[in-house]
Amino acid sequence: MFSKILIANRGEIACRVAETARKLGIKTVAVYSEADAHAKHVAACDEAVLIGPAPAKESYLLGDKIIAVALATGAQAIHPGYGFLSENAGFAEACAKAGLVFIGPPASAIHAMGSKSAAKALMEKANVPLVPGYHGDNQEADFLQKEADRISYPVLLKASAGGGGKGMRIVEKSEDFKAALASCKREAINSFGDDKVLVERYLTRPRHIEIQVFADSRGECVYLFERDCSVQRRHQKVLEEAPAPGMSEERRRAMGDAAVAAAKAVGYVGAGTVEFIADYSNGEDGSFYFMEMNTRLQVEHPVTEMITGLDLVEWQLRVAAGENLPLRQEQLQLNGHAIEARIYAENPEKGFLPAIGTLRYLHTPPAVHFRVDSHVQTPAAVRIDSGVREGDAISPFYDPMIAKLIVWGKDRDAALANMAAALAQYRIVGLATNIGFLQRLVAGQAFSTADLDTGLIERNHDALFPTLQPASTATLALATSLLLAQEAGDAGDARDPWAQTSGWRMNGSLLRVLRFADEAGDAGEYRIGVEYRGDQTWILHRDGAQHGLCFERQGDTDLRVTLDDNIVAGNVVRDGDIFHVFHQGRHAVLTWDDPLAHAGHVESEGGRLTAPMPGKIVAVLVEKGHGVTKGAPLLIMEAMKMEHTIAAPADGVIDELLYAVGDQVTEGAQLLAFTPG
Ligand code: MV4
Repeated sequence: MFSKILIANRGEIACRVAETARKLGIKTVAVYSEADAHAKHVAACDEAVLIGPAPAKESYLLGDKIIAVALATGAQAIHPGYGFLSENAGFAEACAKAGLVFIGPPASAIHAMGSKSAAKALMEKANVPLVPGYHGDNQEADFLQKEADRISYPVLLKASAGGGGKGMRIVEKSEDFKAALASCKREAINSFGDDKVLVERYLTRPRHIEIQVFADSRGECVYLFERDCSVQRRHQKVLEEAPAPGMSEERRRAMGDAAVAAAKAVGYVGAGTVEFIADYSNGEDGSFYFMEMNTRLQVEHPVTEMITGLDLVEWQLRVAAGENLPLRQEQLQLNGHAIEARIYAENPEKGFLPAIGTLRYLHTPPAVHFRVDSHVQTPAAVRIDSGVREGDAISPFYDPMIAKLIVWGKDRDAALANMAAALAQYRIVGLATNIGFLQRLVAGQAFSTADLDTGLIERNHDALFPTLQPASTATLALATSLLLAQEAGDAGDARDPWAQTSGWRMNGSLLRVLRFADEAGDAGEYRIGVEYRGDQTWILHRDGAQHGLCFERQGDTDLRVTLDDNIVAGNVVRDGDIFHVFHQGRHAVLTWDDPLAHAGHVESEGGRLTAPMPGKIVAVLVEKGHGVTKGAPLLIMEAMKMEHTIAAPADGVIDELLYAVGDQVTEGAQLLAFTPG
């Protein structure tokens, strides 16, 4: 086994590889870009080397530089993760030339699977089922059209050099063929520098089912069952699961055997994934066809780990070090059901626009880690693979994935319930995320009944993007409670906030109005009235109804609110005037319209603070001699049935209080003496 490896990647996959290396006693070398100096993957490795500026082309894609770092640090092998250099045959070759082990398949296998037409020709020879089509060298338009007519429409044109959905055209009828062919070839030459295309029958409602394979250098090869990755959006997977719902033992074996045949046909070594589409349209029974082979460890490998109890990175390291596969096919067992959700910094309501920013607050559901028991691990109920921590940035330079949330259950329903529960416990502030979208997706009719195909998200658009509901009174009570608790805490002794702020006690008839705007804007503004009743109890008014309210802060964000006779537990994260309320698995974003922000109400000149209009003092929040910070509320007066908060115009000290609660003041009256500084 290696004693030191270099991990040529970043984010969660670099952390994932480092974790297994540590478990096996292998030292790790991280590489990082200038944007990643403080990244989690750098901290996860034993040493780290800066390789260039943030853009991947100037850092993580610099194969030669990374090889030089491996040699300089004494690493014996390079793990490429996924993306970046993972499916680059030239890089695999360069590693070998430098005397380094590329932890992945031989360059020849990467190359063989790199061309769709060449791969299909090889698969045909190996008796791997192919979609009816043409993948030969004849690229004449008339000939290809005849082939399409023979296959029958609709057909799909695919760039031979393409992948992951790029360079594809659906053609509905013969008359449209030539124009689609020309357009497909244009895109292919521009994107891949090769205009070769192939023609296939287009399956209208396919499922994406892929088989995890593993081969060693003796030529042994096994399959680690399947994953269903049908739930995707624009060729980006969103949910993945294992096993595939409805898969019979017989079909599993047939697909597994086909995948092993595919791997053997290209002399595969290491971890690979053979992608199939399965046809369940118009009463089809799930016939499956080879699509492509991904010659790397995939993002969604954890669902396979969960159902097999195996560590696939460990297998990769063992095989790369020349060991045999740890288990034979008969020894592999499929256990329970696993689902993975990809949590992204993106805005589903705005066309899934990636969100850039800082994870200001991050709370994850409790994860239960692997229990390693020789080769077999007890599957945990919840696993989170992530490359970021609270305080880290999601930058425009890399994939905006925040984490992979992977759950396990004894069957699909149990896994689904775990997923729903785990998503409901996730709390992220600072960036838009797809968590709400994932919750609706997981709970939706189509996914929960396993009515899967690659069009699931589009077909269920209306259910996945419901119109916004107004915030519940419980949600508003949580935001209000945090605000009141913080004001009390700011004004006096934190242990017993009420004791110190006698001036806070309000005239029973006075209603303080708090305005919250809903993030969504069109959900409008909420006006919440609060009235202090003494003894730490309040009356909360909303839309003419009154509710008894008392609250208890149990931690920074944890609140327990009694609203009438109901106890409401939730979390509120305050970011300036924005209150993020997490309650019953929902995340509401409420913007408080802070009256202090309207500086017009506060007048101060040379340390004098004066009443903006005639009125009555209803609260005195400070004492003589107190130091205050700029913006701290000092006095509250009531005038014209509204409250006006008098705030500190700067940091300073209260020299003298000139009025007490209940006093009437005239416009322009000096309320207190204040020395800034
Ligand atoms: C297809 C297909 C239907 N019929 N081929 C998309 C990416 C590439 N891996 C293969 N893809 C497809 N090939 C035929 N003959 C539908 C897709 C497809 C798809 C496949 C897997 C996962 C998601 C997909 C989304 C749209 C289309």
